[in-house]
Amino acid sequence: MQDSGHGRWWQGLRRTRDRVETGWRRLVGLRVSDAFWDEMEETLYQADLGPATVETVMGRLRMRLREDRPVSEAGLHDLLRDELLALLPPDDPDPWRLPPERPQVWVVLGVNGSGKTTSVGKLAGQFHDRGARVLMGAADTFRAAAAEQLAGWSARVGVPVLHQGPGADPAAVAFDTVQAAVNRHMDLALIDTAGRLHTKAPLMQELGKIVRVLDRAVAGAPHHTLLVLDATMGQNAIRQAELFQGVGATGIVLTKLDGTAKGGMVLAIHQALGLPVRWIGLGEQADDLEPFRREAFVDALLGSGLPD
Ligand SMILES: Nc1nc2c(ncn2[C@@H]2O[C@H](COP(=O)(O)OP(=O)(O)OP(=O)(O)O)[C@@H](O)[C@H]2O)c(=O)[nH]1
Ligand SMILES: [Mg+2]
Repeated sequence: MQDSGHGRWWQGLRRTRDRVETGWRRLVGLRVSDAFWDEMEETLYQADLGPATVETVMGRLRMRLREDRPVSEAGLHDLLRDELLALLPPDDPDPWRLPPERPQVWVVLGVNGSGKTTSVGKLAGQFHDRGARVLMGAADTFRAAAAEQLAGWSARVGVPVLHQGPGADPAAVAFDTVQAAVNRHMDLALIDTAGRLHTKAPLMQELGKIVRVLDRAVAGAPHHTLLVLDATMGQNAIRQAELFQGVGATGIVLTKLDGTAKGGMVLAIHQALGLPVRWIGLGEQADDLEPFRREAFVDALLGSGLPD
């Protein structure tokens, strides 16, 4: 199954698939024995599932495979597909439909360089293309270039951006953005934040303040707090994400899946953080962002070494 309408996933996960393909191939035809389990464990590690998730999958497979029997290609494929899908929460059935409360207020957070600003630009452009009225807010006041970077996205995707001078209070920018979104009857306000701060206040404290202040602008805001993780960091990204748990993220944007062989880390995220991956980044352009779809992901990960 080279491509079942999932071409971008197939392409995005190429490096991860290349890395594990030899492992899958070696497993086919092996009798279920110590050598088989060693190879299986090694292959799952290679895909960067991480220790806890590897252990879960190994446990499930041990329950389902009979010792001493050879495993057919189709049998192994179906089994792995099942078990990997079971690690992922259900997809949002209609990711491009905004929830009814208006304006929707979404805040984007994450460590510096993870892809926050790019993801805000991409989300803004794609929701705009689908007819939503979108406003971006440049609440990263740490880097002077941050507002310019968002202004660049604004010009590229045709979505307005609200910003203030360098050094402005990020919470004030966030608040003003949401008020402007209310006044202009916007559907979606997307707020970019800094990975580092110019003030002495710790980052988490400052992010907590932004989140709290939004509720004063629109009751119930933010409706989503998206934590941006860089897939090239593999398991380290998950460790970094744990720092943000106090802020109360509701979902993950996983960026740079196109540039990594560590795509299997997607499978560890839900188990480690209890948060769904909602969006993935597959490149640097506006349309290089897709809603996460678990079947497309697992099929692209298992690849042609294990055909249907
Ligand atoms: N290949 C690829 N590159 C990406 C993706 N998302 C972001 N990038 C690149 O990653 C780099 C950092 O992205 P930014 O959006 O500036 O990251 P940030 O989190 O806003 O960074 P700070 O504001 O400094 O904290 C840029 O060069 C982006 O083009 C992606 O999905 N794929
Ligand atoms: Mg940024």
